[in-house]
Amino acid sequence: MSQNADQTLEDFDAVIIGAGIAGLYLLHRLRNLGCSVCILEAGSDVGGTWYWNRYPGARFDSESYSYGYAFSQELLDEWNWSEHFSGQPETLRYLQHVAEKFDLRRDIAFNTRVSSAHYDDLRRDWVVKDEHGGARRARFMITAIGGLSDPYIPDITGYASFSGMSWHTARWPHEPVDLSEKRVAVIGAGATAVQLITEISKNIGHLTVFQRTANYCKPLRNGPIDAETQARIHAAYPDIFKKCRESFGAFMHEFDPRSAFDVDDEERQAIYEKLWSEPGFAFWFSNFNDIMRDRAANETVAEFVRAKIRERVNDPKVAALLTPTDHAFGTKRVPLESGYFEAYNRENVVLVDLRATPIKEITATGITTSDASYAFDVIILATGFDAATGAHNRIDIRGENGFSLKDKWSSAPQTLLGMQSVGFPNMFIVGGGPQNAASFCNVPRCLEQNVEWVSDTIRYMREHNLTRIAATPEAEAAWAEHVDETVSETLIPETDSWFMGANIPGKKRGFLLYAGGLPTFRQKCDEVAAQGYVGFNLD
Ligand code: NA7
Repeated sequence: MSQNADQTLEDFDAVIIGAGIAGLYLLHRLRNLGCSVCILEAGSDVGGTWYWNRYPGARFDSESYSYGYAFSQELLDEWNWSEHFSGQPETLRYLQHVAEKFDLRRDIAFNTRVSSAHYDDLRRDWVVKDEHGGARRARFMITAIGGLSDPYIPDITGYASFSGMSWHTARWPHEPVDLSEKRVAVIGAGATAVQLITEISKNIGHLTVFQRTANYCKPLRNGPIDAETQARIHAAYPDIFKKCRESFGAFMHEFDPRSAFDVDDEERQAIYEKLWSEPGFAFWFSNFNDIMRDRAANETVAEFVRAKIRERVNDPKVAALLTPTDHAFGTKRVPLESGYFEAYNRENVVLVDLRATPIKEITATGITTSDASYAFDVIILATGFDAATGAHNRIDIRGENGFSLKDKWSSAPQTLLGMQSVGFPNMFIVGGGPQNAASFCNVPRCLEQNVEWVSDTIRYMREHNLTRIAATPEAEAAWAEHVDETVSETLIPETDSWFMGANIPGKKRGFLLYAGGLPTFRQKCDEVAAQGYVGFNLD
């Protein structure tokens, strides 16, 4: 676009990309500061993760009442979650309700996928363009695009030739899908597949699951919330949010300060049984504090879970395939389930071990492995996401001197506090990028921290008449060192997972999250702000 044409662009204080949990709250906060703001959203409605991931069985793994926004007492008072772990349709309705309540839609452009965002060195602002040719200018460009929003479609020979229906779980059709007489394949066995398989296996013609790696799944223990419990939850909101604020992963669970070996075998087993009977992530995040650091401690938990799996699957051969032995418990995301293993006891559900018999190709009629051909009407890819960097890389983001974010991150996905990256002044990342606590967290609680920090920073800049904020290389390098320290003492780097960027062929392996926990992350961010944004150049 010519300079002339650029000058006629609609001008905002901030352009936000993404109308999910982070984007909606950010719009609300920035509006309250008196900023002119717009959100550009690729989907046709608000919701982000909960708009796109509408596959059967999609639901929270966080307690519903620890997941909603905490910023509005009125919103807390008027919203009643119907289940302890709410399903996707209810969560989407909640976010739609938030958009209505705070009149957010008038500043959101839907069906508007951003194609590029370029920093203008002279004007100290960003020009953000969308796929329809629309363009806007803004002092601040903020990505709120999620860390798990770029679906990974594996490069399997012949996929395009399949003549049946096929989609990734994050692109599940909006219209109802009837699988009751269909021959269905699911590729993948991660957290998404576990929820999906459990649900669709209840009413399906025939299901074949193609699994590469078995996972340590833990019962979710969901249930409806009765009126009495509802009243208790409403009264307990201050305590719930305090607990989340102070706990490592912003859940209502906190690690046991003891080592797994501070107790004898009998007591340890009893503790595991108790944690196993509790809902949600208690078994992971209220467990002994050395299970994520000490191989032997971890093995006691891993063996406990393996025994539980064996108890539930009728065929010992299938049970063996569903029992993880190649990685430590918790070094991959622990899927929470509600009858997953029993799905494999059904006559019409078959498990294929891709380690023994890899997929050779997809044909017009189905999937061929190294030892058999299977015919399908539907192939569902539950193959995960290009985490943290994938969604950013899809946008041509260029900072100072035309410097490309994709190029920078292909060698080192570095940031300062997970919220800005050197070379990209006036750009903020809320939640979805690398090295941010928000991806290893009860997500909304960490997003809330991100949104509040970024909006406070913008307020500070406006109050001090500052027009440019840019992370310094020294501070970014120090943050990388700190992020590495937080993970190097854990078992996480030993396992190939999306945490390590190791699920995408060709992606540079490296820790993409922040393992210091929300309280430390918050403290570090607050210290930076309190010291006049040390580590950033402001002018
Ligand atoms: P995940 O956890 O990345 O799981 C993806 C699954 O897909 C996993 O079982 C992979 O096996 C499998 N996969 C990936 N590529 C292939 C190929 N080429 N062939 C066969 N199988 C493959 O993604 P989810 O969507 O389940 O969960 C993502 C997050 O969403 C989750 O952590 C929650 O936070 C919510 P692998 O394990 O790599 O052997």
